[in-house]
Amino acid sequence: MKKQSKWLMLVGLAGVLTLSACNSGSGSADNGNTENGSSAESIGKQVNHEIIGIDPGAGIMKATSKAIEEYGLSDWKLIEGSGAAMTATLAKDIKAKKPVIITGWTPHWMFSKYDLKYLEDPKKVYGEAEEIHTVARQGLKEDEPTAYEFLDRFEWTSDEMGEIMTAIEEGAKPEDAAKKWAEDHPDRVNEWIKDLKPVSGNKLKLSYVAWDSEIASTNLLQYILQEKLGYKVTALQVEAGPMWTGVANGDVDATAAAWLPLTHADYMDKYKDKVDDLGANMTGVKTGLVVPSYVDINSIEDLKK
Ligand code: PBE
Repeated sequence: MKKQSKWLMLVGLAGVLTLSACNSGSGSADNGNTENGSSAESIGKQVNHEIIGIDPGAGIMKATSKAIEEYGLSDWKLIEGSGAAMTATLAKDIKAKKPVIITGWTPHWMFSKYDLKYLEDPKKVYGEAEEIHTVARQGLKEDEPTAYEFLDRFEWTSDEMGEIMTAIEEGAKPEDAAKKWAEDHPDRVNEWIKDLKPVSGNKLKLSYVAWDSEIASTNLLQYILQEKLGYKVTALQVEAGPMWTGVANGDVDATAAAWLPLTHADYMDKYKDKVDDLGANMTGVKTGLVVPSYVDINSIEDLKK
């Protein structure tokens, strides 16, 4: 008993000392940088000024570098990795109840698995009203009208994609999850393939990046093209740059992973005269900086503190 209360006193004293040290620090060194008055460490210190990114070719990486510039976050670093490495870090930090900041996007299974929030982006660095487009090589329309018409019709919702993503996250193989979704939603599949004339074994190449959203969509397209329309499909998993280059130079027939108008604006600007944009296969998608809901900030501007 006695020992414990002594300890409490010491801890209390340390708290007071830390608090006063903080206060004197902010009074002298900060010029105009308002302190929020709490004794807690800034979010920057808590996460080592690191934003957990994904593969360097992703549009969200470019947008995040821009956010670092536009919001004046010069002491922050954007960590390169992959979608899988990012979700692994997220899982680990959530388990330890630690703060973490990631580059995130919707649709993604992480929003149904965890309680997460987007940081507000008052400068709109991550854009507004983003869509996922299907983009084909020039000439596909004439060469493979069946595949072209199907790809052109293909449009679905984030909830539908979420069903495949969640099944994969829970351990299903991507091709099995896609097959099951197609079997469970014959009406949807039939809308997309109605009256199309199947081919017999024509080859078709799709490109995509190993982002969870694109793994889901590409596996579904591959399944339908193969099982319902008679194609032999190769789905090339590449980086974002080669994904676009392949379609632009005709090595690849199509990709369903073009995030526009902002996320892949650079690629689109570069290749717009060489590709055939079939329009949105999903609307209302989003990218940004994401934190677990227990992290006590709401806006990208709060990262400055
Ligand atoms: N993403 C998912 C991609 C597009 C799809 C948001 C990570 C990107 O940033 O390029």
